[in-house]
Amino acid sequence: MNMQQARWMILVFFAVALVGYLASRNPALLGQPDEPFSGEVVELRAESGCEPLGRACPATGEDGGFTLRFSEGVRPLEPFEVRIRPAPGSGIEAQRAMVEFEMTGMDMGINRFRVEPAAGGGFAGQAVIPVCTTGRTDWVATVTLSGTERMWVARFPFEAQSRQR
Ligand SMILES: [Cu+2]
Repeated sequence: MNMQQARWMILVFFAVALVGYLASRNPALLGQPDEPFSGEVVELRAESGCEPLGRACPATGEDGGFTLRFSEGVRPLEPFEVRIRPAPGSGIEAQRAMVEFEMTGMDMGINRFRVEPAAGGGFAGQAVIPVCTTGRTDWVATVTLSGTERMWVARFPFEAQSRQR
């Protein structure tokens, strides 16, 4: 190993340590631990073709539905708003909400965010997606709402914008 490689090794080591430290300080970065859930998981179907970018996209199932809405422009590394609202009169009585971002067929790491109960109902928070090394922008947002006996899950595919230069 030459001097330059050694410097890189040290740099990478500190970068990894820093990320680990920040993640441990801010649990929202890691999301909730996977709590054992003994209840029923109910899958909801998101409206096909609806991207939750600056608009609320509905997902519906046997207990009623909820909507998911992000800020208008979602770009890698730029925090954006997340809004989740159970439909009025629906049987979805959730105490906790979470959103997770994945790419089909590609491991993008854990991108899981807690969305906190909001004044006026529903849940609100922020999330951020990483940069895809291959330049892909197709993401799937999985929303999980947890109640005492049931858990409601829906997947919303959407297209992010490219990274700003
Ligand atoms: Cu990717």
